[in-house]
Amino acid sequence: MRVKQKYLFAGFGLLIGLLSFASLGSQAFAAPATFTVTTVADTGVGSLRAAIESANGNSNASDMDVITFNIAGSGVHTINLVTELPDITQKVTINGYSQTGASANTTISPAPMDSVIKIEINANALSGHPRGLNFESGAAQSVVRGLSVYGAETNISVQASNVEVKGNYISVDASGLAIPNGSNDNDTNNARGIQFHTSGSGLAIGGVNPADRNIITNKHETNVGAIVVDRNDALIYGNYIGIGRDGVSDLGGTQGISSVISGGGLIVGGTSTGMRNVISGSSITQVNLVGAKAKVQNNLIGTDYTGAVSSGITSGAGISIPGSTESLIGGIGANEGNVIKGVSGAGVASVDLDFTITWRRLRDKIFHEVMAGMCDFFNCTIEGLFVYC
Ligand SMILES: [Ca+2]
Ligand SMILES: [Ca+2]
Repeated sequence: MRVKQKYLFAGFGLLIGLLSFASLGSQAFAAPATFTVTTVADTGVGSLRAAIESANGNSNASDMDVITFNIAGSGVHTINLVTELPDITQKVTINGYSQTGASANTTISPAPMDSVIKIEINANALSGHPRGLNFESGAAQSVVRGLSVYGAETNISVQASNVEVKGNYISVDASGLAIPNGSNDNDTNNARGIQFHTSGSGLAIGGVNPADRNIITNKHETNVGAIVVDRNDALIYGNYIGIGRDGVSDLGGTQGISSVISGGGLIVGGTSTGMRNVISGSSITQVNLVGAKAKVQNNLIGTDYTGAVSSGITSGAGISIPGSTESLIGGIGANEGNVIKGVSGAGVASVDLDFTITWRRLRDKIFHEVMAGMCDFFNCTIEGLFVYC
C-alpha cells in the first residue's frame, strides 16, 4: 500500500511537471514577432497602440519583438494620441525608419543632421501628466529609433535597464526645428524630453554612429530638462540638445541635461569621433549636475555646431554644479576639454564652496563669462580644489 501510494504521487508529480513544462515552453519559446503600424489612428487594427499591446502580449521574454511602420502616403504621418499609450512591458524595438521615405542621419557629430523622420507621436491633446512612450522594467534592452515624440509632460520615460534611444527627435517635430505645443499649450507639454527614473541602470542616448544621433529639448517648467537622469550609468553621445537639426537654430528649451543621479555614472560626451554633443540654447542652464560621478567632456556648450557664438542662439548658464561630488568636467588629455562659449550665465559655476565637494574641472576652454551671482572658476582663485584653467 505504501509503495502504491508512492508511485501514485510520483505519477501525479510527473503529470504536473509535464504540464508546467508545456506551459512554460509556450511562453519561453514564443517566436519574436514583427507588428506593423499601418494607420495614424489612435486605436484599432494597425494602430501603434495595438502594436504595443501585441508586443506586450507576445510573451517571449528573452527575444526582441519589432514594431515597424508602413502607413500609406509620402508625407509626415502624425499619430495624435487621444489617451496615453500603454506602458511598454517587454523588450521591443520600435523602428520609425522602417516607414517609407524615412532615413537615418549620416553625418558625424557635431555636423548638421540629415535624418528624415516620417512618424510623429503627438501627445499635446493629453491632460494631466502624460508620458509619450514609457518603458517599464520588463522592457529592458528596448530600442526606440526614428520617431518624433512631443507634447507629453515626459516624452520618453525610461524605468528599465539598458534601453537605447537613438536617432529620434524628442520634444521636436519632424522638421527637427521646432517644439510643437499645439493649442493645448499648458505648463506640462514637453517639460521633459527623456527621463530616466525609478528603476533600471544603463541608458544610451545617441551614440558614436551617425544614425544614432538625437535632437532633444524641452519647454516650460523649471527643474526639468531635455534629459533628466536620476538612475545610474547613462551615456549621452553625439546629440543636439536644445538646438535644431541645422546646428544653428535655438529651439527655445529651458534646461539641457539635468542629473540628480545618486550613484553616478553619467557620461556626457567623450574623446572619440562622434561622441561630442552640442548643448546650447536652453534658457536656464545647459548641464546641471546634482548627482555624483558625472563626466562631461569634449562638448560644445552654448555655441552652434561649428563651436562659434551665434546670434540666433541664446543660452543661460553653461554647466551648473549645485552639489555634485566626484565629477569631472573636461580633462587634461586630448579632446577632453569642453568649449563653453556664448552663455549669458557663468561658464562653470558652483554654489557649493564649503570645500567638501570633490569635483574637478580641467582645462575647459571658456571664452565668454558673465558673473551671475555664483562663483565662476574662470574668474575666481580657489585653492584646495583641483581646478585648472
Ligand atoms: Ca513581447
Ligand atoms: Ca534660448
